[in-house]
Amino acid sequence: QRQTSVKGAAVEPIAPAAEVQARLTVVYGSQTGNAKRLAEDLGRRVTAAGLAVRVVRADAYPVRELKQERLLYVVISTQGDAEPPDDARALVEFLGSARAPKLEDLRYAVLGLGDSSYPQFCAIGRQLDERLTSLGAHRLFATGEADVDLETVAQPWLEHALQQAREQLKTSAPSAKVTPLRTARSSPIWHREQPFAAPLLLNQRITGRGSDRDVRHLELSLEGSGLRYAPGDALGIWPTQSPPLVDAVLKALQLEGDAPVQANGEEHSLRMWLSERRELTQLTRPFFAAHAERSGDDHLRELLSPASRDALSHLFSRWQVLDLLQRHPASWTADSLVAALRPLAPRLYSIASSQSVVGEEVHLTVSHVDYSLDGEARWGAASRYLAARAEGESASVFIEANERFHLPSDNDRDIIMIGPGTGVAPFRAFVQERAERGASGRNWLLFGNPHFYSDFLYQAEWQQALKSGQLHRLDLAFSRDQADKIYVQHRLREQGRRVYDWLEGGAHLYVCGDASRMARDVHKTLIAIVTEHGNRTTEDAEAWLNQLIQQGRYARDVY
Ligand code: 2AM
Repeated sequence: QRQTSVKGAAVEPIAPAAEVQARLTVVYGSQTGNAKRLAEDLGRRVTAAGLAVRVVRADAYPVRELKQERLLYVVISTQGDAEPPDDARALVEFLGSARAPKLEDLRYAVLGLGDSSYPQFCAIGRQLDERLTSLGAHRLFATGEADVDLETVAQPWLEHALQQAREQLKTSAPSAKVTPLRTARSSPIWHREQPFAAPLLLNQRITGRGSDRDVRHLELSLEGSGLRYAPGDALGIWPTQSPPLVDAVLKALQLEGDAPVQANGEEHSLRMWLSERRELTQLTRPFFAAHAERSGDDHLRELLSPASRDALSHLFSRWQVLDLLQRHPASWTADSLVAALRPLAPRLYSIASSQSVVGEEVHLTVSHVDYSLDGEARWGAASRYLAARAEGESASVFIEANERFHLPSDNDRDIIMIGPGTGVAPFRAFVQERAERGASGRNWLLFGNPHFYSDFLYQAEWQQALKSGQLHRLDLAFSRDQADKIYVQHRLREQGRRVYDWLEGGAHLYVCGDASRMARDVHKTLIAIVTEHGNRTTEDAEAWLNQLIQQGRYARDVY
């Protein structure tokens, strides 16, 4: 079993100044694990070069050491529009506050990670960079802004960072001694770059007739893979684009699928690039800008101006690559198209099973995202890929650990789980695991969806768990079964006293699901509850909740 996030984040004792100065510190803030992986990769390379380095998660970094730091790299992602990852909230806040010290002796570099289908791409990386500069620190080289593919920008940035570390530490600290990496873990045979072909055992719709959502319960076999996961971890899936979509893109551009295209030192047919290596269901700003140039369409150019931010954002939430190609024709060659499209990235799904119960299987709860745009069908790449998989076919998968979203190692702790929609997935894993462990802490689930009749995901399992005492409370919010919307946060508010008492008693709180609305509204509701039942000002209530986040007792897995 992996350690819980609280243990994993154990703060190191403060180091003597001389030691701090002779080494590189890499601080990372990571929500889905990409920033962490890159930071650790960099740490390994720097260590291999015989230099001293420590790799620290942002919430375990002792900020009082900042003043002594001479060489600092920050690898940090941006969530959604412009949010820091949970593990870096405190650090970002500290650096932005009046308490942040002057840092004239510091040299630093930042690698920002983000998703260029959001207009505020890499905002947190950029913000930290500006802040460090304004505190007097010296930027060693340009801030990297890496997209989800992690190839184009991140890898060259790491190379450069290594080379700069060599130069900086060679001159300033000839006697640098190697600090062992704290974060090393033996890596499994199957990983992101080398996924496992997992046969699909079951693909079952679990929303009823009459539901406007197609939610699937999927079971995949991990037999023989040796892959292990803990409840809270995610399964990475490498989708392939559906053939009709690839055909439509080829047709719109009047390009031939069998044209050979070279990119990233590989040669494949254009069809293969589009099917397995490039994003088609998400529009990104760089591609949009390149297309605007080629089309010479003023309307598209205007959309790229700062004044059109919201309009572009709205457009990105509906349009896919094909929509842009069809509505605003431009000519592309096969080579330039492959170079301009974003490399395909795997999708992460919260795992819905506990391995101690299902053994060499992994279960998922997947909502098949499809909608119609002016009468034409559009869908999400991975959910389409999964929904269309027949039992017996395989999917390319890997495990993405999510240490910040693990169960308390202390089985006596109560847990509160807020998971509307498919956000309920990890909580199925939690309840399975806690039953298996014989945990004595109470389990409370809050679930919501449109209709009781058609959308009560895993209804029979929850009712069984309530009966057998594996689930202690279940609060339901069926939003459309009455005139006024009822959401999970309304149930939370009604139970405010109880929520507060559980939290005061040491409970861990988990939120999974929609980030932009649900998780934000739930957070506001928690502030209101802590204000009222804890007799605090709003400000103190916020600080109290932030403390829970830092302690790993309020964790979010939101998207
Ligand atoms: P709605 O679609 O009826 O508005 C899972 O998607 C559930 O989350 C649905 O019942 C959905 O309700 C609900 N939901 C929508 N917006 C929400 C919000 N801001 N907070 C909580 N739940 C929300």
